[in-house]
Amino acid sequence: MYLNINENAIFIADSHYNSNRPILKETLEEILSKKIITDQLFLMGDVFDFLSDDISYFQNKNKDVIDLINQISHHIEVIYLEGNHDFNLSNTFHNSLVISREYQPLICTYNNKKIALSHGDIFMPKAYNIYTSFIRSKATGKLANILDINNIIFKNLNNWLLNKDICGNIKEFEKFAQKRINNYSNYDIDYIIEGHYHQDKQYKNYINLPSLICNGRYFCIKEI
Ligand SMILES: [Mn+2]
Repeated sequence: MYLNINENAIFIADSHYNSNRPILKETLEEILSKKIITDQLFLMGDVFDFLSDDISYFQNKNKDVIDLINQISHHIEVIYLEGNHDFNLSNTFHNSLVISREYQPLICTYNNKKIALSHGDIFMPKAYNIYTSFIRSKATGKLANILDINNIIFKNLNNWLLNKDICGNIKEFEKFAQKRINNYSNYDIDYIIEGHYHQDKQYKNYINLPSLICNGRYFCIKEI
């Protein structure tokens, strides 16, 4: 009934892949060549700096890494939780289990414990929900594709993302984590695992994942 997390599962979060940040590609190559041994890979969102089924500019730009993930998904189980930079991906990753924001948190089991997984941008203020539904709508993507003559829109978006500083510490992490925990009070769970905030920290049963870029590592379920 619930998806079970395997003993050797690894979690890659917030690698914000682009031409300035190649570490995702290197890590995936190590998984494919079995230098990193795992039979279950969780991609926790914002794995790409931008990617969507509908935007061909970023499909072309990221083709190598998309192919790598699809190759890996023929050998091991790949679960892709969409983030706020990478969404509408079920056609791109046709052999992975793609979980969109509306189906997060994904409740899994691990050693008789229940674990809630999400990218981390759920339980947000109303304005964010409106904004995120707008950018994720298929119609917006299609319209942007039509308006993007000579890729002017997406080249600018790409340049802005390339130079964006994505790493920072949340000052009062414990307070922040307690708020995140409170959001899950209706769920019968033992642990919460989220990405999005790039903190690589735990408070009580709340784990905020390392960002592959900011913290230079991925997370292994054994760390629980
Ligand atoms: Mn995010």
